[in-house]
Formats: sequence, structure tokens, C-alpha cells
Amino acid sequence: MYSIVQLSSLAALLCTNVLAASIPSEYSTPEVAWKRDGLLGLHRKDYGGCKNTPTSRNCWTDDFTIETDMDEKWPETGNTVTYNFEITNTTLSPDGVAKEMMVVNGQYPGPVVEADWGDTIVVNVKNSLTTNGTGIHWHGLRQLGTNQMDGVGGITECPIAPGETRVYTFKATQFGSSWYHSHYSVQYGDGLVGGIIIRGPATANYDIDLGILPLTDWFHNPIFTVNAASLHAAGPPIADNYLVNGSMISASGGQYAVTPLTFGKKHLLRLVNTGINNYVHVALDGHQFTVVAADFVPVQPFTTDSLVLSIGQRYDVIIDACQTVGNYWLRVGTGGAHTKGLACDGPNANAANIKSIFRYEGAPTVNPNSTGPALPTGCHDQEGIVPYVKTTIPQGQPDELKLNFSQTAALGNLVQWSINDSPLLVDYSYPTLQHVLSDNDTFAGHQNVYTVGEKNKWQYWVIQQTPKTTPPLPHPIHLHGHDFYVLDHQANTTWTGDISRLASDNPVRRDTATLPEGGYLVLAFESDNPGVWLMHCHIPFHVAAGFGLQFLERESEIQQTIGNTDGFQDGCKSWTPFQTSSFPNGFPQGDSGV
Ligand SMILES: *[C@@H]1O[C@H](CO)[C@@H](O)[C@H](O)[C@H]1NC(C)=O
Ligand SMILES: *[C@@H]1O[C@H](CO)[C@@H](O)[C@H](O)[C@H]1NC(C)=O
Ligand SMILES: *[C@@H]1O[C@H](CO)[C@@H](O)[C@H](O)[C@H]1NC(C)=O
Ligand SMILES: *[C@@H]1O[C@H](CO)[C@@H](O)[C@H](O)[C@H]1NC(C)=O
Ligand SMILES: *[C@@H]1O[C@H](CO)[C@@H](O)[C@H](O)[C@H]1NC(C)=O
Ligand SMILES: *[C@@H]1O[C@H](CO)[C@@H](O)[C@H](O)[C@H]1NC(C)=O
Ligand SMILES: *[C@@H]1O[C@H](CO)[C@@H](O)[C@H](O)[C@H]1NC(C)=O
Ligand SMILES: [Cu+2]
Repeated sequence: MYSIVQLSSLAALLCTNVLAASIPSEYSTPEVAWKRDGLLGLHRKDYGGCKNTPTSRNCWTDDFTIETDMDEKWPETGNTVTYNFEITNTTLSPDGVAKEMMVVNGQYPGPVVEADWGDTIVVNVKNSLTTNGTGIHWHGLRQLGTNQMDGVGGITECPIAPGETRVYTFKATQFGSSWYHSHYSVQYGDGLVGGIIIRGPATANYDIDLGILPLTDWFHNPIFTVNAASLHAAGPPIADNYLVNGSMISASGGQYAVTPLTFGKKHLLRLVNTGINNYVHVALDGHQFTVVAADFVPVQPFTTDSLVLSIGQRYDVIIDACQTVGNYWLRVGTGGAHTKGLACDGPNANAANIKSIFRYEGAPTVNPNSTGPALPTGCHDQEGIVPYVKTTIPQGQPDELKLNFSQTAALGNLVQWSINDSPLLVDYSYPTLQHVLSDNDTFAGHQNVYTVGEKNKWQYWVIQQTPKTTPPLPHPIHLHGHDFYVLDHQANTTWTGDISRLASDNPVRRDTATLPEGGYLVLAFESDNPGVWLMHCHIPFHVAAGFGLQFLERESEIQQTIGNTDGFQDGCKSWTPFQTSSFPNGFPQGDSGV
């Protein structure tokens, strides 16, 4: 019989050995240079014959590996995966407190959309709500050539009217982890979210895929009510609780989420911040995370005790179940002040007790008694991220997007976030894509349309806030239709125009990154996807208050690129009568619409 001491030293030895495992060397090939319009990079040569197994996760199928630049190519599997979503109004109690929610197929979180890299995904979305439209955005999916499938009411579609169905069809050109959510005002905050898994290769090996672990702050009041109040309030709303994988305890009951681990195995866990207001820090007692992807971008593996995620961000991590068989807490901490305050977004009434359980197979069904160091705080992006496929970005001068904040006493202290003095406001019944299809280049004042005309060129933008005109808050910036490169970011500083500061050698690339408090974010993307693409702060209360803009990219090519627009046209035919005649007191848009 082993003593406790022997057991734990055995475990420690096993941990060391397992962590040392890496991509098998027999598959490593020399780095080669590649180039396409304006883009320079290095990757390894693709090769055939290597199969994706627990000891060769870098392989996928013939000619596609972790080295493949997924902006350039992806498998043509010829396969289609189909899901049927029905959106309903349902009472559920994720933390023991009953709440009227809006969910997919009666469940929360919604069903996980799973596909292989290169598959076509079809989702039939039926709106069975009575008094709201809806529309589903597939966060981070590039939607190459399928702008009308991006799911943003007032931009790429008219919302789906009650009783109507919309078919979203798009290709999984990327692989990794993400989530889908309603983009209809703040609706996703009431539960209209779910995970997306696109199976593909990885930069380190694992045995078991645990799937998505969604993390979100949680309001007991209806989210439209919380939003209406926050549009007239001086500080951020305080969330009542926080959910891990759709579950938490509260004074009214509920339960901690449980994730199974198998001793001696390495587990891939897909962390997603599906939240509403909070940055989160996450750590698992007694275990480290080996990070292999940030958003949809594979990264050089690195090991860390904890991770920070802004809303919309994802990390794929490998957890080595090499500790004594037992129960371990996953600890989740919000970004900053746990009371009402502006220093860092996201106070939470349950901040001191946000946890879930990781239970080894064979461990008793009890709460963990494990301990761990205090979680870091702060609302910023995770350090240490190096994209696996390398890219060099030429330096270029960014155009300025000036962020401003105002509260207007005459309008009941109405809060507005503006970009170049204009808070975003979309027209659900006349989306931007309809402008494009009917050759109408006259945009309404607050559509915040920025034209990108060039083909396959780098587009540089700086989002600037100043401590004098905006409360010093960090904002998670998300761009649709593209990954972007983070070239520079500074808190409490004004961009000087010095382009020698910009990162050019393999900068961080992802679809959501932080604009630091009081400062700026310089980003670049390649104009390789004709369409109308929203860029916005992913805090629903902020984008509802106007913090968003649209890139109208290569307008003259959009119609031809997207092809058949019947679904789009039918959507507007059924939406417009709902919006104009179902509300005796007028349609209650109430905010930016997205
Ligand atoms: C949800 O159901 C309630 C009760 O039937 C109704 O009052 C509310 O308008 C519905 N909400 C939506 C968005 O359909
Ligand atoms: C959506 O439905 C909620 C009730 O569930 C209502 O408060 C809100 O005004 C509706 N908003 C829109 C834009 O349809
Ligand atoms: C999340 O919850 C679902 C439903 O209970 C479960 O099937 C899944 O394994 C859980 N995921 C993780 C990572 O714990
Ligand atoms: C923690 O729980 C395990 C059972 O899961 C038990 O064997 C151990 O004695 C407990 N340790 C402490 C310090 O309570
Ligand atoms: C910000 O908005 C305020 C109020 O509308 C205005 O007075 C100020 O000039 C704006 N500042 C900037 C830098 O745009
Ligand atoms: C073009 O769009 C603008 C803004 O939405 C609208 O006011 C105008 O009526 C439209 N023009 C035509 C010809 O439809
Ligand atoms: C930015 O300025 C704010 C307000 O003056 C201050 O609280 C914060 O610590 C500063 N942040 C950084 C990263 O310097
Ligand atoms: Cu924001």
C-alpha cells in the first residue's frame, strides 16, 4: 500500500513526464517562406500521411496540419452538418433562481455546434418568441464570401420575425473553439448562447476532448430591463451571480458544475467567456493550463497557472490529470472591484464564491477541499501569446476612431458611447446589406459606416479613448469577418503617430482584444473578405449605447461574392410588417439594435 507521500511523489513524477510530451519530431519539417498579396510569413511545409492521434495532434488529414495557414486553405470535406434551433421563452433556474430566459431548444447553454474543419454548417433557426426578433451570430467564424450569414440584425439581415425561420449556411474554414449568440440588442444575456467546436489539429498533444466550458456573469432580472436601466446610470450594473457551464449555487439552491477528469490522461478544455460585463481570471487548483489556442488561432504552447479572458475571448488549454485522484476547484474571479465602481468593469454580487468542480474518475461525490493561490485581478489581455503560423505585418499609419462618452441630463442622463462623435444606431428593417444590394450609398447618420475599398491590403485602425472624455474602462473589441493583428496598445496614453512602435514580427492575432483603459488599440486586418462587418465593444451594455461601427469592405464585389440573396430578402419581407404593425405604441428598439 502506498503512503500519501509516495502517492503524491508518484503523481509529481507523472506530471513532469506527461508535460514534457510534445509534437513528434518525425513530422517536423523545415520552415518555408510564403507570400500572398501584401502578406509575408513563415510556416512549415504541409505533408501527407500523418494522422491525428493522441500523440500527433499536429496532424489532421492529408495535406492539412497545424502548420496550414487557415486564411489560405482548408479541407474541402464535402460534408454538411445540420442543426435545428428553436428559440423560445422558457423559465429555467441555472443557479436555483427561476428566470424567464430566451434559449435554444429549451436548454441552457444551447446545444454545441460541432463540425470538422472544412465542413459546411447549416443551422435552421426558428424564432418562437412572441415579442422579439432574433438572429444568431457565429462568433469568430470568418464567413468568407457569406456576409449575409453573419447574423447581425440591421447590418447583414433583418431580424428573424416571430414564427419565421432563417437558414444560416457557412463553411468552417477555421478550426478551434467558439460560441454563437443572439446579436439582437442585449438578448444573449438572457441565455441565447451556445458553444461551437470545429475539430482540427492542435499545437500540443491530448487524449480527451472535454468540450466547451462557457463562463458568464448572470443577472436575475430580464436583461432588457437591466440594459434599459444601465442606459441611464452612472456605473456598471452589478451582476447577481456567475455561471460556469450554465450552473452555480445561490441562496436559492443550484449546484456547482462538474467536469470529469481521468487520471493519467491529458484533457483539452475549451474556455469561453460568453459573459455580459466581466473580465474573468480562471485557475484550477493543483493543475496548470498548457495553452494551445487563443480564439481561433493556434499558439505556441505555453504553461500558466491562470488565464484572463475578456468577453468573447477563448482559450484552448490542456490539463494534465496527474494529481492525486480527488476533487479540485476551478476558481473564477472577476476582473476588478467587487463593488460598484468604474475602475474595472464587472462587479458581481457573488464574486467571492465563483467555482466549479473538476472530479477525477473514482473520486467521491463531495465538494473539493483543495486550495490554490489567490487569482490575479485586472482587466487586460493575457500575456505570452505567440501565433503558431507566423506572419509579418508591414508598418502603416492607422486611421483614427475616436471614442467618446456622454451622459445627457436633458435625456434622463442617457449614456452614449460614440465613435468619431456618432453613437451607432442600426435600422432593423433597412440593413446595411440592403443598401449595398440596392446601390444606395447614402447611409443614415448613425450607421457609422467606414469604407474599405482596396483589395487584399492591410487596413490599419487606432481606437483611441482619452481619460478626459471617457471613464477609464477597458473594452473588449471584436471584429466580424476577420481575425485582426494587435500592433500596439497602451493604457492612459494618446497614440502619437509613431509607426515604428507597431509590432510587425508575428504579432498577436485573434478576433477579440482589449482596448486598454484611457488609452488606445492599434489593429490591422487584411481586406480579403467583401462584406459589411461590425466592429464593436463586446460588453452588450456598451454596444447597446452606441459603441460600434461597420466596415463596408469592397462594396462593389459584395453582391457577386455572396450570390443567392433569397433568404436575406425573405427575411426582410417578413420582418418589416412585424416591426411596423405589431406594436401599437411603436417598436421598442430602445438602443443601437446590436
Ligand atoms: C415571453 O413570454 C412572456 C409571457 O408569455 C411574454 O410576456 C413576453 O413578451 C415573451 N417574450 C418574448 C421575447 O417573446
Ligand atoms: C424584447 O422583449 C422584451 C421582453 O422579453 C422587451 O422588454 C423588449 O422591449 C423587446 N425588445 C425588442 C427590441 O424587441
Ligand atoms: C458542461 O455541461 C454539459 C451538460 O451538463 C456536459 O455535457 C459537459 O460535459 C460539460 N462540459 C464541461 C467541460 O464540463
Ligand atoms: C480532502 O478530501 C479527500 C477526499 O476527497 C480526503 O481524502 C482528504 O483527507 C481531504 N483533506 C483534507 C485536508 O480535508
Ligand atoms: C466628447 O463629447 C463631449 C460631449 O458631447 C464633447 O463636448 C467633447 O468635445 C467630445 N470630445 C471629443 C474628444 O470628441
Ligand atoms: C438610402 O438610404 C437612406 C438611409 O437609410 C434612406 O434615407 C434613403 O431613403 C435611401 N434611398 C433610397 C433611394 O432608398
Ligand atoms: C489609468 O488611469 C486610471 C485613472 O487615472 C488609473 O486608475 C489606472 O491605474 C491607470 N492605468 C494604468 C494601466 O496605468
Ligand atoms: Cu465597452
